[in-house]
Amino acid sequence: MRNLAPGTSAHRRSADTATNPVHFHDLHPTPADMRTEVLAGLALPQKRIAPKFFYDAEGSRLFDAICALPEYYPTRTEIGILRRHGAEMAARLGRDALLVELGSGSSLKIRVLLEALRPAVYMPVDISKDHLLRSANALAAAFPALHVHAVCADYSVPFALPADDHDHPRAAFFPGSSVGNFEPEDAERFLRRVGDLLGPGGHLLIGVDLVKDPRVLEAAYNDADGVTAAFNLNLLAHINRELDADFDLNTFRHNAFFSAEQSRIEMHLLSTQGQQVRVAGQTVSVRAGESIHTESSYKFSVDDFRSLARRAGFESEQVWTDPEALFSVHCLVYRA
Ligand code: AVJ
Repeated sequence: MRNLAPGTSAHRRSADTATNPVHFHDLHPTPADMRTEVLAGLALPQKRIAPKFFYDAEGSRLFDAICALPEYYPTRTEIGILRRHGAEMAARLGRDALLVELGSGSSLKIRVLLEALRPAVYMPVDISKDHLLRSANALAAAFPALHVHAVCADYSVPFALPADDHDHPRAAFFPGSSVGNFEPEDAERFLRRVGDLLGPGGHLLIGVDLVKDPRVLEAAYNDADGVTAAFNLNLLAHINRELDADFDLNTFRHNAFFSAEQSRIEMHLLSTQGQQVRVAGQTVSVRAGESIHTESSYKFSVDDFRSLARRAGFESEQVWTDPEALFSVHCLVYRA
């Protein structure tokens, strides 16, 4: 087998799963890494904090709330595409696969495909441990015949899949256009790593948000109820808790806009005042009006994404979009 970890340390069965136990592999995305990474980002001329740090328990909850917002078209549009074309997708991926989902969150989208796909093993990978366990347990209970191996890991850095005994065909599911969170060069590196996890012939089913009217894009990241603002600000609450920091959430404002030049939504937190913040024993100075860049969400044309995938060693087998061409789902195969 390719890229298999030699027996993960904390491999155990989680509680409360009498019928279909979830096998849990904790690769420990660590607070030490978080400290180094956050401090390095806050020392840059344009301060930044990586979007993976949104997803503490509250952040995962707020993200689910975003997905249900009327302005946030990606989730329901992608689910529509999966529903409409799931059978074709399944035919491409084949039965009895080892199906890895990167950033599985609540594992809701995969449910649309499971009946058609019938994988042998479902392996959700997520950074948010409790949320991952809850979702994996719920899924295992709903699909009693499915082998579920939950992996707590940060997929944005290299990791190995836990060992499995059988040589299943491999497939990965990466929905939601989370690939758009990477800078283009990082996206290419990331896709190549996914390819190497899958091996030649492995399939990647990936959701990619499309370029469109900036007003539609901007509304999706500036919802009327302020859920996205709360999601953005919660990043600071997460850092306060995890890194013993003292960000005052009342002195930062959510700011999201589309940059046509870079073809991306940018989310920032703007400081309304000059201030000094303590973070993990260090002092960080913030000027009035200065921003912390918290997320980029790149938007692609179908062809641009195909070229990116090709540079990463993937061939495009098929692409599906909704009638309004808001969102796309690509089926790619790794050629190495
Ligand atoms: C899950 C990363 C794709 O960029 O649209 C939603 C996250 N941020 N609203 C996105 C998000 C603000 C989302 N991704």
